[in-house]
Amino acid sequence: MNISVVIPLLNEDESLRELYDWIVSVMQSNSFSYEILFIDDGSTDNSWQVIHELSKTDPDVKGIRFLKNFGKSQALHAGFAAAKGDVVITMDADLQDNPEEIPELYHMITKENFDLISGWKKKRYDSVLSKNLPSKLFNWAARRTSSVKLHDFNCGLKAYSNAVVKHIDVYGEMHRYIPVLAKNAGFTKIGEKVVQHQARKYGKTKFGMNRFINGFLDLLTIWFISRFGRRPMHLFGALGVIMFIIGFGFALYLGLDKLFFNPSGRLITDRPQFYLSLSTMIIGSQFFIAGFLGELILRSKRQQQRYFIKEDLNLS
Ligand SMILES: Nc1nc2c(ncn2[C@@H]2O[C@H](COP(=O)(O)OP(=O)(O)OP(=O)(O)O)[C@@H](O)[C@H]2O)c(=O)[nH]1
Ligand SMILES: [Mg+2]
Repeated sequence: MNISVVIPLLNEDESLRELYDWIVSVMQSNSFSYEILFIDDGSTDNSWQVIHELSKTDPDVKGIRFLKNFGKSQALHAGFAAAKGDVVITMDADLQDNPEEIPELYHMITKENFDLISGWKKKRYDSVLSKNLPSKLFNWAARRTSSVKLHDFNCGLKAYSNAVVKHIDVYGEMHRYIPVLAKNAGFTKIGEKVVQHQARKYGKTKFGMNRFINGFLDLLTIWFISRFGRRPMHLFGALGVIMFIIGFGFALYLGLDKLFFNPSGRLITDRPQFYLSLSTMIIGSQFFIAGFLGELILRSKRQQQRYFIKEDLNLS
């Protein structure tokens, strides 16, 4: 199979049929073999009924329905696990991403041997204040902290070679940083393609301003994981040692001063250095313990169920 199109969605019933027709016409005119995987993430509208009807007439339409809303990253995770195509393409369900981009993306992965191509909505049809500006800031921060130089991390339209999606672990809200995850996993040939972007036609936006706050926190997590994920003791141990030495230095100074230089002076507990010494030594030991716990957790197998599937179509 050439292509798996993975489409995570939440309450997009008005768009699905049109999107399906559009994708099919692109696939047929390029004679690709393909599958379209819809992941319905607990929609409360008719999305699943639409997917169900499409799957009855077309065995290339596959569907996964979550028991409740688990988030876009989990939906992508499920889609990636099921995808069989040599090239996996993700796109939004709201008709904002253009299926006409698929052939070019496919060729960039197969012919030019890219591991991952990320779409770049160079010309956006969103409001400047609520989207464009925060998104510019966000992308700038993402470029600075990760070493992946993309203009548009958030674009839903991306193409991957199959090996990439089987090797990365998308969770939390990490769907914004899949290129960073891929790079950390060793897939370094990451490219970018300017893609068409349309204004939203039906329905309404699912992410508010909090996407930028959550996104920033996730960015910190990714930065931490990519540097110290496999060796937490190197970070926490170093911090612990530094803090402990500072604290111990103050304690030593107080002790020597009291014993030899100023025995009749103020009580040790009356001096500010005492509290500095106490707190830095305690915090230093805490860092140490955090480092040990991190190492312990790393060694125990991380196996977590992250989403629960209610039903699927044409998959098994
Ligand atoms: N699986 C899943 N998909 C979601 C969720 N929230 C949004 N989506 C899908 O993710 C895609 C992008 O969401 P949008 O709300 O369109 O975000 P956006 O394109 O940045 O915002 P607009 O420009 O207002 O459309 C759409 O296909 C949504 O259906 C979710 O919680 N789970
Ligand atoms: Mg959208």
